Amino acid sequence: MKKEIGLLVMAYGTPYQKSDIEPYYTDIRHGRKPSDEELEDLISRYEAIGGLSPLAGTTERQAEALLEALNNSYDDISFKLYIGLKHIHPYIEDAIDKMHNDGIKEAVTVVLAPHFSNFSIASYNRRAQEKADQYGIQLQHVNHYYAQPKFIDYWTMRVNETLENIPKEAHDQTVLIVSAHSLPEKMIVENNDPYPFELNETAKLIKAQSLIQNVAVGWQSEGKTGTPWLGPDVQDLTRSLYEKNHYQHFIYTPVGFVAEHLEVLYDNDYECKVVCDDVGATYHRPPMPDTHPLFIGAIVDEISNIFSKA
Ligand code: FEC
Repeated sequence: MKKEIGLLVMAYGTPYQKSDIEPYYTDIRHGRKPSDEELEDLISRYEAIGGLSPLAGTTERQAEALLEALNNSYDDISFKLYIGLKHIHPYIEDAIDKMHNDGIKEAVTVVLAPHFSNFSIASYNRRAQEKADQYGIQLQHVNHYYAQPKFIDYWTMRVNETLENIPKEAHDQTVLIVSAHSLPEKMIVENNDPYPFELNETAKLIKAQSLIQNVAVGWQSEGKTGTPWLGPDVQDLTRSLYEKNHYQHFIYTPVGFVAEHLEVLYDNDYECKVVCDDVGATYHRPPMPDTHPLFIGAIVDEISNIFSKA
């Protein structure tokens, strides 16, 4: 008989319909309602990417792909999938309730974000752990996969593919911007948080393995809190790299995310492109991992550090 293990896939979540935008935004803001102006601003960004984000469907497909890959990798374990979201239903706690109702006693958790921070991945893990403890469900957490060889192979492949579409003689005038979601600087610095180190490592590994010559690390999508966030911001970075080196091609790899969603479709494809257009450089943004087997394989390999394959 195979052992049954819960697979809790956690992700950010996105509004399913327009009327979800306000409660979703309120949840992101820890219960503080956004002003009319803030809400209008967010609605207009969703409108700019087609009305809503494709993230909900992608999260489900990624979770299903991971389930299938895991069940194909183990002869002695049968994984059962649960999806738990941070800012909209089904919430992380709902997923744990379901596990309990199904009689699950042991589970592995993974967040659809590759870099660990006490303020992102750990906050998902804490919520899952707190609820699981109430039921006595044993959890083991995947904390990150920013350096997993298949994850780096995925981005290496995408960078090299993009370079193939740029004339060879322009490769030394091409720069790769590797980025993740910014976080308030104070929280990261005071807590000696590994998040910036992990993003830098991903960038170093992609540079070492791919054909790109020029690489810069940046941060994106920062909130408007009036306090400093991790920088440089990708838009400012684009402008300063252009002013300093006159790069003609900018390739953006927002490796801190794993799907096409608002922060990529708007903050990269619209905002960074505006800066590229303004300085007269060409904007490139290869596809996000989605359900690519290299990406799913990277998580399977990380999980094999917890459950060794038979
Ligand atoms: O496509 C979509 O509908 C949703 C995309 C989405 C992803 C995402 C990932 C991360 N966030 C992280 C941190 C913060 C912090 C704040 C914050 C605010 C927002 C807002 C929206 C939003 N985030 Fe997000 N994030 C996504 C969407 N995020 C919408 C609110 C409006 C705005 O500021 O743009 C600031 C909270 C505050 O005000 O107190 C901090 C981090 C990630 C990557 C890790 C992860 O996926 O969990 C970190 C996807």
